[in-house]
Amino acid sequence: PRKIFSGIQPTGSLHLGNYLGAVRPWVQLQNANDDVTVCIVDLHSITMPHNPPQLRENIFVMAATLLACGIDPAKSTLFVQSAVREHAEFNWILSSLTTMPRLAQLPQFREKSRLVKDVPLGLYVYPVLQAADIMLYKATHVPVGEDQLQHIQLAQHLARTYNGRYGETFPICHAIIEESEASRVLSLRDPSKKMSKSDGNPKATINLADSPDLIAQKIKKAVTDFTSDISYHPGQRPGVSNLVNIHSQVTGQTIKSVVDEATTLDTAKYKERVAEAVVEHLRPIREQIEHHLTRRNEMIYLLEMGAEKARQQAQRTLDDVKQRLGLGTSP
Ligand code: AQP
Repeated sequence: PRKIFSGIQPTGSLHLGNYLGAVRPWVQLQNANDDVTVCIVDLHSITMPHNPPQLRENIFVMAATLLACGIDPAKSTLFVQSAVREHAEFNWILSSLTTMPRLAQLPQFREKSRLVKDVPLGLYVYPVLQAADIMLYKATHVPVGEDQLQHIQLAQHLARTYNGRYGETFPICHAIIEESEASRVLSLRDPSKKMSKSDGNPKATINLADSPDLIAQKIKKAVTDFTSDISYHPGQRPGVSNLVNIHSQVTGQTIKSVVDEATTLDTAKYKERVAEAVVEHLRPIREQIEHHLTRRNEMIYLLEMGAEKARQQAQRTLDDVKQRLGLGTSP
């Protein structure tokens, strides 16, 4: 099996785009017997100004959400990054294997550093920590969004540099990038852009924790166009096509069968149908999120079990690294 590493920041609840474009594919990989590690990357979350009680709460919400979406701790390794100290330690070691100009030109750093007056060093080193996450588990495949591609290239560069200097140790990881239209969920208010958690308009984004009424309202108000029949033409009719795509994704039906079944409906009626399908699909997930959040001790236990599994691999990797670099005194 392939070794898959996925990191996700504890940002609170996920939206439908994160779910259909990222988390559900991880669950599919897990169920296809790949070796999947899912890490809630809290150390990455402190690189921008943050609120500590909120961060702690968001870690629980993210863990509950991942469990609710089907990440199964019996099959996958699910843990919180800061619980495994090796991440921070390896980050330090890797930081000596790359250069400042290389990090400074990464697009995410350039974007995010514009948002703060004094740029934290952590923001700068962020992608090195990400490489440490991946390399500690000798991951071969990393599912990411397109905007993360440069970070994966940095991880590849670090693995090559390390292997060249200290001996073949790390696989060169591959980015798994979902490029299909089906995996892209668009904003309900502006179908020229993707659904996103930082969207200023809350009506643009369906959150997994939204109530059925709220989901129905948001879909009812979704921007479509002046044609009332239902068709799938992402280029000409992005709004309606986005609904058709979401509908097909949550029911498991093909695009064609979804469209064929909607020939007698106008957009208003069709939105009701899509809303019902989304609500039905998300209902058990929402219930499971609530369920896990009321059983925090169980989650703490599951996450510690996951951390223990991760720690064993991480320690093995790091012991070998220290050995090869001449660090410490162990023979
Ligand atoms: N609309 C989407 N459709 C499909 N997949 C999506 N992903 C995000 N949005 C969609 C995938 O979810 C994972 C986490 O991505 P993210 O944290 O970048 O989520 P976001 O909502 O895109 O965040 P923001 O607020 O838009 O921007 P950031 O956080 O980057 O400042 C990824 O695998 C992504 O592909």
